[in-house]
This record gives sequence, structure tokens and C-alpha cells, in this order.
Amino acid sequence: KPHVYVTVPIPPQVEAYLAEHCEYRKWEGEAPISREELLREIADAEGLLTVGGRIDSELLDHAPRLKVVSNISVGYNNFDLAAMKRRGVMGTNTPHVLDETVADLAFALILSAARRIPELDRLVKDGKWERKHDEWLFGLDVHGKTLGIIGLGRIGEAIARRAVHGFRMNVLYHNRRRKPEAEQTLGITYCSLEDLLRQSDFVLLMVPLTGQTRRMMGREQFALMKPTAIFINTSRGGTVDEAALIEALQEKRIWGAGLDVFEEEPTPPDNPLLRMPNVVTLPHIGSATRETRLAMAKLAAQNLVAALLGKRPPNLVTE
Ligand code: 8YV
Repeated sequence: KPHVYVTVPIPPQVEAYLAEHCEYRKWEGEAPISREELLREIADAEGLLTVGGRIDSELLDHAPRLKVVSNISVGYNNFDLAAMKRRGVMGTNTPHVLDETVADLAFALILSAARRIPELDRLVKDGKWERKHDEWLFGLDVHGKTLGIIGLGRIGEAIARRAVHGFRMNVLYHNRRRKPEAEQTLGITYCSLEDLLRQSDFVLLMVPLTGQTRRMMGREQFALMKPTAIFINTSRGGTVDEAALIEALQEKRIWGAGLDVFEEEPTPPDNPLLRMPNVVTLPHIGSATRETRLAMAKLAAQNLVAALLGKRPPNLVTE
């Protein structure tokens, strides 16, 4: 049976499936595996089941027998695709199964930021709910507003559906390519990035992190947004120039933000974003529900086993 190394905890039924098809070992440490430990552990691995962590030439040098790296995530910005292709190492991801879950969280952020939910929850619990006229508790409406989605992939579309059907929002989108079918079925509108930024009440970023999208939201882009607009990021922290976002918030050039992802994760405690009441911060939990993480682990294991059995894995990204 092929040798597999597993770097993260996976549900028992997924372990059972792996055991049927491979000889696997897993990282048992409390904390995530370090780079040095990983390089040591994968010397005889033919398959690697993992999340994040750079898969580059150095790592491939340490794993001469490696055939496949299966990421338990849809994003695969941790793959050095060129290096993997050069060595003929396959890479796979877990698309589809997390779309609705991430879209749910995007809406949680939209609503939380607009209605100031975490800030006001804290206020009540701190005993600071005073008996006075309540203008100081006002937020902003979500329904009927304009949502601009940057990146209309599968998750972007799931967010658009919620916006249109649940909240009667006007949805603008910007994407590498136009999606006439989504425009027709959902009644959403394609526009340039600049127009989207100028017109949207909520600007939501849902793009993969690539050479083209790295820091695509910078000072210039935040400057185009309305002072009442809210910025939401459920993609990758690297898509945003965080210093520019902080500046836009400090100078009140935008109204607030809802962030599931950061340039550095976990976020360093001195990050100014953590001290802004109008910024909702979450610890990268877009796909983190019990149901969805199970589905992702299953799919990742299927990709891994297919590759090791010499079949084409369903979610091959190294082509
Ligand atoms: C991952 C994600 O599970 O799928 C992705 O791309 O961001 C999450 O669903 C995350 O990378 C885990 O840390």
C-alpha cells in the first residue's frame, strides 16, 4: 500500500477510508506541524494530505517519492504549481462542497458589520446599555442596497443568490470573465472594478490569491469607495494591502469592514484592525462547520487515493 502522511486532524470515518487504501501516518502534535518537522516526516511519503503550508522545490526535495499533495481547502495558493509540475507531483483541492457554507459566513459578516452586532453584543454584556435615545446604536440597512462582488466564482455566485433572493439587493460583479448565465438567472450586472467600487454599499472580495490578485485592494481602490461603504473579505488576506485598509478606516473614508482573513494569520495582537469597533474580525472560519469540514476531508481523501491508485483525481489543479 502507498505511504501517506497526514498533517492535520481528520474525522475517524475519513481515517478509516484512508486505512483501506494506504499506509498512513499522522502528525499527533497539539500545535500545527512546523516546516522542519514536516520536511523530516515526508521522506518516504507518496501522498500528503494537508492544509496550507508551502509546497515548493525545497519540500519536494525532501520527498522524492511524492506523487500527490491533497489540500483540504479550495484555495491552493500554497502550491508552487511550476515546481510541482516540473516534478510531476499532482496537486488537488476541495471545490464545491464549501460554497454554501462560505456564502453563509459572508452574509454573517455583511450583517454583523452593517448592524454592528459584535460591538453592540459587547456593549450589552458590559452593562453599557443605557436608557437614552437610541441613535447611538444605529447601523446601516442591508436589504435593497448595492452589493459589489469581486470574483464571481462558485462561492461568489452563492453569495449573489443570497443577496438577490434573500435581501432584494442590487448585485454588481467584477470577474476575469463575464458570466452571462448568472447575469440572466440572477439579474446581476457586470461592471469594471472602478465602477463597482464607486457604486457599491458593500464591496465583497471573493477571489483566489494569485499573482494577479495579490494586493488588488490598495489605497487607490479604497479611495473610490463610498464613505458609507463596508468592505468584506472572505478570500485571502494577501489580496488586500492591509496598511491601506487600516488607513481608509482610520480616516473614515469607509464605514467599516468584515474580515475573515488577514495578511498574517493568526493576526498579531498589535494589528490596529483588532481595536476598531467598526471592524468585525473572524479567525478564518469561512468553511469551518462540522458538516462542511467533514465533506472537505472526505473529498480530499478521495482525491489522494485516486491519484495513488493511478487514476485521475477529480479535483486536479496541476495541469
Ligand atoms: C481552508 C479555505 O480550510 O478552502 C479554503 O481555501 O480558506 C478554508 O476552507 C483553510 O485554508 C483552513 O485553514
